[in-house]
Amino acid sequence: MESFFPPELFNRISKFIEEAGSILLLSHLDADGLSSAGLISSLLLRKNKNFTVRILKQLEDSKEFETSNDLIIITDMGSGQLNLVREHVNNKRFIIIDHHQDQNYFEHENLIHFNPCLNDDSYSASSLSYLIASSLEPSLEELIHLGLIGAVGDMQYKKGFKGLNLEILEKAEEKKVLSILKGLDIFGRVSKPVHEALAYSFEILIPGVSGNESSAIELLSELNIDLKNSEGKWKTLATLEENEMKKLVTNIIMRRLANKLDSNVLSDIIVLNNKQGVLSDLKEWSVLLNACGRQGAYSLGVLLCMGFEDYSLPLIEKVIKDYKRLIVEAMNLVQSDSSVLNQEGSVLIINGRDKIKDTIIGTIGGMLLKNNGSKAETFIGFAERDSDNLKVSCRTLKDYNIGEVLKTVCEELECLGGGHKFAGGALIPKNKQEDFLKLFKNELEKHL
Ligand SMILES: [Mn+2]
Repeated sequence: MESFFPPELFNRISKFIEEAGSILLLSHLDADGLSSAGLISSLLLRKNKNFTVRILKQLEDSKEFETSNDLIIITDMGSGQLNLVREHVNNKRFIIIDHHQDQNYFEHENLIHFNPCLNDDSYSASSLSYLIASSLEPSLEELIHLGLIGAVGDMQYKKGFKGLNLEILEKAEEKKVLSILKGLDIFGRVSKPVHEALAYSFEILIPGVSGNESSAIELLSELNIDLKNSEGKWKTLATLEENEMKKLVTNIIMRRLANKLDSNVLSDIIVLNNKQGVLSDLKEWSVLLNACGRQGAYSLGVLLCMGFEDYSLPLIEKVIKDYKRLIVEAMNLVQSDSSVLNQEGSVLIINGRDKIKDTIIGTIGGMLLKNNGSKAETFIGFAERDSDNLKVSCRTLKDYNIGEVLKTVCEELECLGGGHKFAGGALIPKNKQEDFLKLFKNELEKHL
């Protein structure tokens, strides 16, 4: 796999790490960022390095670099903030491991910019981090599943794995670390009773059932599916009999078709053969990590990825509960309040103001896009970050690069933002919301 990149690059990274006295690792709060942080932290731990980890919503200020650390490693961020790095690069070394569009590119003897900049979805920060961790410390090949989380979390996976992501997947299959099967991709597939998983499934909207546990129980009884098995244990989606699963899937498809939703409900499930329970499903990992990130429980996410599962998992269960409740509330709000959700042509607009948390607005948009009968293809959402600023979040199902669209708009308005092919974001002053939306729509037109 290293053949993707010149070996000198790995030697240089190794040298930077070896020569560092103390290291600051900065990473992004989403699933890709946390798994990257987990991989690089594991590497630094094995190398006996002195290091600190900080997880950020966004890298927006070079103050983050004003520390005594002589090496700063940045994962899942940094390429879009090279101007900030430039301010400090004479005094300390930087390694940037990222897959976002680069801005203000420059070269320097103190900077390693590890981002192939191929402008596509064939690698993530976590796949690049895995490549580095396993090349510099072969025993870390056991963390190969973490290398794929970025692809899942950053929606690179929806059209199948490609490029480096695919190479890692094939290697993991070959090592029998994982296998792929078809099923209902709903959070709680292995860890929750069927009725709970169905009721809280916003990944696949089930009309008449989503958001309502008793309706889910009713549905199962209509289909003659017992809630418990013969030993009195709750059945899960993963343990349903084949004929039960068939009945359930058929019913879900009928309900969706009656509501003009697509019938495409089965997708690939990535099963980790060496893990138990919730950790045996790679997509559940990405939901767990996202919840940790969105709820500010960063260290739990990083510790989970570093292998401290017994400690972190019970605490993450609580985080997930709160996170799910937030999602349910926000979904109810967008579906009932027309001042929040608006559709113009193929663009869904959420004006979340202070009603939807800036950390989940992107997730809400993604779920709406995935489950819309109204044929929206792109989502843009605004939510309050603080008293002066709004977080902008974007997702698209179309085949153009939304990160570039955002980058253009942001350059015009002189604010911070960008992203990658299917998702992106920005931070803007509140009084620029209208201008932003107008420019965004104009820019989008050019790609339609
Ligand atoms: Mn990422």
